[in-house]
Amino acid sequence: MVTIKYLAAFAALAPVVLTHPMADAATIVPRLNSATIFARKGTSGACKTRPSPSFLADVAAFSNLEKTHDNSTKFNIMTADEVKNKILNKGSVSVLSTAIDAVGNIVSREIEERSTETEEEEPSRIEARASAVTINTYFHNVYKDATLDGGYIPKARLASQINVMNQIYAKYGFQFKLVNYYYIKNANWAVDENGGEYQMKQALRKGDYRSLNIYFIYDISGNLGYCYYPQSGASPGSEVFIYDGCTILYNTVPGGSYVDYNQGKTAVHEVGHWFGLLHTFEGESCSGSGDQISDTPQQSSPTSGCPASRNSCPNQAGNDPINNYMDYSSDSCYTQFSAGQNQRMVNMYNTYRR
Ligand SMILES: [Ca+2]
Ligand SMILES: [Zn+2]
Repeated sequence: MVTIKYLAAFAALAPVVLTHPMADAATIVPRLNSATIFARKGTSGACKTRPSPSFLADVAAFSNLEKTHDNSTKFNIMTADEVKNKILNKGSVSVLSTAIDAVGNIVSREIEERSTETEEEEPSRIEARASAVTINTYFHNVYKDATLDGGYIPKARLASQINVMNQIYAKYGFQFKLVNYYYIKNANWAVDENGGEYQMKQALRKGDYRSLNIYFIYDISGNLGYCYYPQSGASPGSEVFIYDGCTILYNTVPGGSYVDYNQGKTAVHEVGHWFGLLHTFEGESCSGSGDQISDTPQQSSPTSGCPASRNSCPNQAGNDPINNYMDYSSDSCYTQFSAGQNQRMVNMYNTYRR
């Protein structure tokens, strides 16, 4: 029954994939295409950005598999190869139905395998799989002038930033190795709205698609940051590959001057996007699929600041996940990813970036 829903949802979205296999790359070309940019605002401004239809189709595939398996927050146990196979097989309708059949079989088989396990074993199994993941990371500080007010970040603060990322992501199975960091004085690139993003990244991007590049710059038109979701077609030198990475406001690093947003958690939020996570208020509605994570409550608008509690969808279960890194709360409010988000990060990383 759920499989039928999955099939219908996927069939409706399939033409995007079928008619233009490189749709993701095409939609990325105008850098300001809102379909591929994600912003976390420091104020209560509405999110002006949305994921591309093709990325949502990918997310839907992950999401429906989880819900096919179980409506609770239990982990869906798929191997990376199974997930990858599912994604690669979506190219045509005939193959698609085969893939869905295969997915159904996979889920059934996994349920049988899991029937001998205790529930307590599942999280550790996920963590064990993810714990080996160390992500080569490159920091680029692009500043206007070498002062604290000109976008320059002292070395000690860059070190604090990578430490915050590692402390927070450790329990979700990811670590970041700061391979190198670079200081670039460029007043043009330091201001995002000047439009130099692609040129900057062509010049600066390091590593492969598994590597994380973070550009700490002077100004992002009032936003704290943005990042790119993982996707296929990211061959080295391609536009998808060049654009990949996170751009973050320089004074959000630990010790920075941005009050309420200077514990380095903007980077944690943006890297969540890099792993494939949507905002918890995605869709900004009390109905619909939201962030397509089953254990984050439905949320119709972003949180601002750090309220004691908030409930934007009173008729849906649960209060807003104000402590979730993928909301818009202030840094002190951020304390967690959900188990479902953790699963999604692992699955998407294994599918696109492994
Ligand atoms: Ca949710
Ligand atoms: Zn965001």
